[in-house]
Amino acid sequence: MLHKAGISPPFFVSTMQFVDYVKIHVKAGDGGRGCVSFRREKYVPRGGPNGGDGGRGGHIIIKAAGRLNTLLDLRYQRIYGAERGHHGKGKNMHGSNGRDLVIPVPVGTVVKDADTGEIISDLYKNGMEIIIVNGGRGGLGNAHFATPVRQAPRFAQPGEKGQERWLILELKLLADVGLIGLPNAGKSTLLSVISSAKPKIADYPFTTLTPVLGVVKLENYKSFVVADIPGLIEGAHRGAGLGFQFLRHVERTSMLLHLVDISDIGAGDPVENIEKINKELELYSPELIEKPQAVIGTKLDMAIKKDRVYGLEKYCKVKNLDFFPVSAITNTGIKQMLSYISVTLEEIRRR
Ligand SMILES: Nc1nc2c(ncn2[C@@H]2O[C@H](COP(=O)(O)OP(=O)(O)OP(=O)(O)O)[C@@H](O)[C@H]2O)c(=O)[nH]1
Ligand SMILES: [Mg+2]
Repeated sequence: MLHKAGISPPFFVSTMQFVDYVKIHVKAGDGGRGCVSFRREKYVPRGGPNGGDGGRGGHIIIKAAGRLNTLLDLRYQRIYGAERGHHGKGKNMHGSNGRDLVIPVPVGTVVKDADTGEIISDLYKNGMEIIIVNGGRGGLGNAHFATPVRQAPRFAQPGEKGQERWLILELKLLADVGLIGLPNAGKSTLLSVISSAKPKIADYPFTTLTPVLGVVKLENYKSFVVADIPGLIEGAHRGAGLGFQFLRHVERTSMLLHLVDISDIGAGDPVENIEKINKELELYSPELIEKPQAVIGTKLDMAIKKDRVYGLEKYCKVKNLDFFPVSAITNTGIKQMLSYISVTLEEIRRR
């Protein structure tokens, strides 16, 4: 799942407006100073050195937190500093470490070095974390420096400086819903009527070459993100067609809409078409096939005979799949489909 440094997936190239971006400065805590001190006890002249070590400075940690959706919070605070380590004390007492500072970011945030552009980390899973700058080590107290010939060292180490750097955080917007289906099923057309995205639409297969994201806004001010991905074909899990390289983006979605042409002139049997694609998903990743999936019969306006609709309807019932026949041209069924998606997404988020 991890992106290799420097390779940005085509998924996001055409959707730059969806990238959330922020530049921040992080500085880990400096280490505490080592202490210079000597034992002083009654009746013990010339006690040895007993200066304790300084504590380590606090690290700064960036952590993926599922509850966040954007990098907005980081826009308001751009400079981060972790606590310094405490200084060592006499009687061999260590200074305590500085507290680590955790910066929560949304899942899917990519952390880059602002100076080199190098990808440091891709926090693609909830709970993933990385120490982005290390706190400075505490200095050694003078107790460490006693030798037979230098029994009273009057010096100790200073603490190390904490690391600091400028970072760029980038969040590629994750789609909530993935549109899958054979080429020409009507995926891009559907996206164009439910969102303001303007994907290319044509009556030949493989019109869509890279995924396109669209934000669907509902009347109740809710919204979700839909990804239209290139058509899948048999052998996709082995790399046939275009869809394969995008399957891993489908992996990040919460649910799938499986589009199948139910018009009288649609190619192939709808049930066979559905099973073909699901077989590919399963071969690609068993997790993918476990994702909530609904079947969307497309081009209902051209389904006059309905024979291809009934068979599919029956199949969905048996398989316990939710089924919505729709037309993107006449808008039939679109509203019901959208409220179904909205409710389902909320259920999934609550889980
Ligand atoms: N009559 C009718 N035609 C539709 C409908 N939806 C899509 N079409 C047509 O079906 C053809 C294919 O539509 P696309 O949206 O490009 O299909 P796609 O699934 O994105 O195809 P690929 O990108 O090639 O995988 C186009 O000619 C559309 O006009 C519909 O609801 N009714
Ligand atoms: Mg398309």
